[in-house]
Amino acid sequence: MFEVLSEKLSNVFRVLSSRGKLTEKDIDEALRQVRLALLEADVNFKVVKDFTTRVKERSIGKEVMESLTPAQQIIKIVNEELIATLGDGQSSLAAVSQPPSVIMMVGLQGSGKTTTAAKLALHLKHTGQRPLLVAADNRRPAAIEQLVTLGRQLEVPVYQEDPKTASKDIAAHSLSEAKKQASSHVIVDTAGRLHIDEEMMKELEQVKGVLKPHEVLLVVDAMTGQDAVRVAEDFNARVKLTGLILTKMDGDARGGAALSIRWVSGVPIKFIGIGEKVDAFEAFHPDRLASRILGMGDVLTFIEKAEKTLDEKKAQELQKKIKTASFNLEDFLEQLKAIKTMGPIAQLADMLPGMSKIASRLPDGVQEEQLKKVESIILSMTPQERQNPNIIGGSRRRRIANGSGTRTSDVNQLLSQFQQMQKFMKMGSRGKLPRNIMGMFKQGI
Ligand SMILES: Nc1nc2c(ncn2[C@@H]2O[C@H](COP(=O)(O)OP(=O)(O)OP(=O)(O)O)[C@@H](O)[C@H]2O)c(=O)[nH]1
Ligand SMILES: [Mg+2]
Repeated sequence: MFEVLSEKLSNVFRVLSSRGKLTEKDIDEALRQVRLALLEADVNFKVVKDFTTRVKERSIGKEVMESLTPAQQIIKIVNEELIATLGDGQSSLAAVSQPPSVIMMVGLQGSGKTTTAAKLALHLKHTGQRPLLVAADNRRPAAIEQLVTLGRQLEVPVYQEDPKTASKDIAAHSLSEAKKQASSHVIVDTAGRLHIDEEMMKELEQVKGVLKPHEVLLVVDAMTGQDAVRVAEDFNARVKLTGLILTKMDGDARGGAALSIRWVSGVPIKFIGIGEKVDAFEAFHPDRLASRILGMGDVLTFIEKAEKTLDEKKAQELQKKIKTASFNLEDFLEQLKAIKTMGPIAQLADMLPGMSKIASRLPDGVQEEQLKKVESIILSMTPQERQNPNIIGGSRRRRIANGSGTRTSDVNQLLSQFQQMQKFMKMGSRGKLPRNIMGMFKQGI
């Protein structure tokens, strides 16, 4: 699931990242592509419209257009809004003061209720809980058998009765059984229908009335696309859901259901099923799914790192200096330190689209070595020399080389590189400007 969407979005961001400074037109075009990709993934059109409006509003703001890395800022916004669409924070099961916690599973026929009830029981068992499974689906004797078999396999107790018993009675009796067994959770499997009908809803309302569940979880098949979204709305209207479990997320559907269901129904996704096996089950993390869809976990980590290290204010001060060409070796040193605290350059470069080319031009470790050398040379200068490198004549160069354990030729090289850089900056301040040292690397300095 999500492969096609993920690839399309990556392409949009790749183009955006290659641009440098962005105009409103660039952003509009990128968002148009994002909108198309989402619609093709079968995301509900209202969700798409809302999503792109939110991203657009935030993207054309000053902080993006004038930021150090506008494309990355937009990716960050898309990521955040995607998380908001999928549901903020992680939804866990409701905590109860007095066990057992009662969980009612509802859903259409074949959505995966019985399998998921067993998966949830195993999940709880793994966290040291004592769940009790309840076979309240008495429409088919085979349904009871299915749950009993699963329970045996997982070594989780299953409460069952003669299928002639009304499901609301089975539900009531199961609560006393749970008390007896000191169960931590009661997970009640109910009967599904092919379509939502009055009979099923009435039965579910009755069972719910008896159980007074802490959780009413709707199990929906993610492969059914927008139908799943409608089903969630209908169930929520009748039995008031507390959470959703999306099953068959391992399928090759386009993923539209998963991306729309929370926003449209207002009900949080709590778990996902990712296979037929009993352990193919996970708590739902909106942030993880979002970064998987964006295929950009690395870039996001990079942005966070960069934000921490290069604080905006300092960067702006620096830019002013660059503009007035008063950027000196002290500022240069500051930038080097910022880069160093961010980790190995090669690794950082790999994270940034467009920078990997430069990184591949340099053998491993070379950049770090050079950085260290450059840093020790600058550190051997007096503050006066750093602020005004023009005063560094022959004897000062020899002193600096001795002090930093380098050769005079190294000092010469650094000074001439710095001079070139200053020239470049003066040029740049009239036209296109590398915004920071990372930008200079990008442009091949
Ligand atoms: N691939 C995959 N298959 C799943 C998943 N969850 C359930 N299934 C399969 O879906 C089918 C239906 O699952 P059940 O648990 O019997 O569905 P149900 O909702 O209890 O069905 P009824 O009791 O008939 O209403 C089974 O073949 C399951 O193995 C999942 O996450 N991934
Ligand atoms: Mg079933």
